[in-house]
Amino acid sequence: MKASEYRLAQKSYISKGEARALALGNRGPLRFDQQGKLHKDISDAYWRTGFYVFENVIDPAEIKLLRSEIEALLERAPVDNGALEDAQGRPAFGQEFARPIYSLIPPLTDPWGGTDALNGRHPTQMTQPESDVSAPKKVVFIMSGMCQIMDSGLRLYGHPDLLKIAASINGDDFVPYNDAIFVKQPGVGGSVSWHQDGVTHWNSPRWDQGIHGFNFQVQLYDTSPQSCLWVVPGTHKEGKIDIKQKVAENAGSEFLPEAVPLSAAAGDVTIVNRQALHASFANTSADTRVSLTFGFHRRASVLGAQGALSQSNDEVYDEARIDRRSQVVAVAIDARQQFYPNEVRFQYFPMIGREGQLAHSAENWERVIRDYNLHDLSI
Ligand SMILES: O=C(O)CCC(=O)C(=O)O
Repeated sequence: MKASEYRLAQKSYISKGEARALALGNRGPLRFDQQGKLHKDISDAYWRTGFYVFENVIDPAEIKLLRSEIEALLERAPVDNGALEDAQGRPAFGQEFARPIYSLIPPLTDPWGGTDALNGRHPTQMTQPESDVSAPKKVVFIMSGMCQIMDSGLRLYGHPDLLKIAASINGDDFVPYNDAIFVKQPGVGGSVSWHQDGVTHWNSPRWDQGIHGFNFQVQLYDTSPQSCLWVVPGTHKEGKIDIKQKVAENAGSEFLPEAVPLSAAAGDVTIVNRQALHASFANTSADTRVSLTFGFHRRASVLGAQGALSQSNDEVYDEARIDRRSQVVAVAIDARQQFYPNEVRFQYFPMIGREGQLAHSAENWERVIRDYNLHDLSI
């Protein structure tokens, strides 16, 4: 299918989806109560729908810094997965890190749908419209390791308002999960097929609507329904969904009738429950989306759990492992404090009293931040 045909096919789906999204009552400015927890109206709306759009959370000056580091990273991307050079023949960025920074795909494709990748959690494939003949053979789809590849990314990870949201939803002893920067460049960005993120706890006797945590997305550009993430409201409460059947019941179409776009502007921050059914379509629009995506869990969900997704099945997340990965949050908080000294620093309960040991320094960068994503806590 041509990109222009795909855009046309999406048209009425998008306008209906936008209307449904506006009626949900789950977007607006960030508000906390007197205890510093998310305002009840917001947490109620989050638990009712499975997601929330916080408007204007990140200051424009910070967005500018984040964008400029992202642009530099995109310029230094290898021409393909594993290639040593960027498009200008220079050494590609980030080859010294243990895990590859960049994941590239052919334009407008769906790399995971219908494959076994990531525990097979994307069972159906999205439409892959034809890209323009002038498009590059491969485009950046994801960049990994936000806290080690961009100073502004490390500082964002220590943002007090975001960490207060994490503490409100997952408890003061919340633990980090992983991060991924989703890049959807105009006319070439790929799709992410319908899926629920969580993979380990569906049959747990303790299963509930929050057991697989949630993901933030910090939006660096204004998004549109063509470029943004879509969510089916309320699905975080339904348990494991038979996605194949759902798509089949929709005549095989990926335009699921109840889904809504998570449209957001630059500086907005979205949260999506990791059990909510969500996807994003091939970006045939003229809009850029860069979503800095990072998640948090309840400690009880992670402690004693076995590795999944990016992590090996043999790994068991014990106290030491959780502490190791959580130190990244502490260093990020200090990196932020050093850069924004007038901001009120977030008090991360599991690290209270260890702030000195976990200051942002060259030594701690090597010890805690370098290759921190080898220790992600994926469930
Ligand atoms: O942002 C996207 O397009 C996909 C994000 C996603 O699927 C996820 O965070 O699990």
